[in-house]
Amino acid sequence: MGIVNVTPDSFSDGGRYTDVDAAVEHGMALRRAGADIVDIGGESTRPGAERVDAATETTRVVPVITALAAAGVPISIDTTRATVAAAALEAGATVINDVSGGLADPAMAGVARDAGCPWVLMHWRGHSRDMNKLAVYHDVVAEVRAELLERVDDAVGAGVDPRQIILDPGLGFAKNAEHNWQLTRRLDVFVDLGFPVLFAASRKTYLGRLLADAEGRPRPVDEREAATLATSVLAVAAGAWGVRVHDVRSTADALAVWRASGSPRLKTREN
Ligand code: PMM
Repeated sequence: MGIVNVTPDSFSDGGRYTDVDAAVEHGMALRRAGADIVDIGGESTRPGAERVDAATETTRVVPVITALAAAGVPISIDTTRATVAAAALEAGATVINDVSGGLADPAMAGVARDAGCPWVLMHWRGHSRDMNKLAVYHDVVAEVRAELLERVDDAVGAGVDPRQIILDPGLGFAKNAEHNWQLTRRLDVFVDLGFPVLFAASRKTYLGRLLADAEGRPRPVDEREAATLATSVLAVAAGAWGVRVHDVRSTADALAVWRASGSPRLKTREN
């Protein structure tokens, strides 16, 4: 899954693709580079981000989706709002990527049910402005698993077919670096739930911190690609269905090497 953020303020590509033509060209380039799906978002979810209104979000994404869908590019809509998801599906998107797992907007389940499309339920505890305060866990793997299963129950209770559901542990969303590493280490717990799992570590802050220089300055966002590739290979080897990344070409190359090597799926269980 390749990322196009049509936003002025996303942490990695914010401001680069606010112009429709630039966003469409970037989506086309990601598809040529091997993306199976291009994920279009019109609202930044970086920690601390302020919200935009639904009309602004819709206006940002719909023209980009219309053009890419007309060119045959499979599109997911990265939104927590039912109205934006519905407009995006109408414009040609075929997957809903909801970082709130249906929690932010109770109407989302109905949109997903009626469309019958894949719906990514990501683990989430609150909007970006407040989410760092919510990064408190006794056992992050068990709690994220349990909270994701509640999201699944709500979705199925609203009439969504379980076969529509994709799960995502939500790295960086109400999680600190150690939480992200624990979730990475135990991705098998999520794979074992039997739903496709999406893993989205691309260029995130915890990778920047891991690669900090001698003065403790985090590695800049656009110099985290090799670390991102390592996370993608680990995730796919652990059974992930997909990885959501900014640089599709390098990810496709790394996964081609993994496949050609015939490496078995990793067992990430500790025992
Ligand atoms: N992260 C971001 C945005 N959308 N969607 C899913 N399913 N999982 C994620 O972890 C996720 C997401 C924030 O990162 P970005 O600014 O690179 O889009």
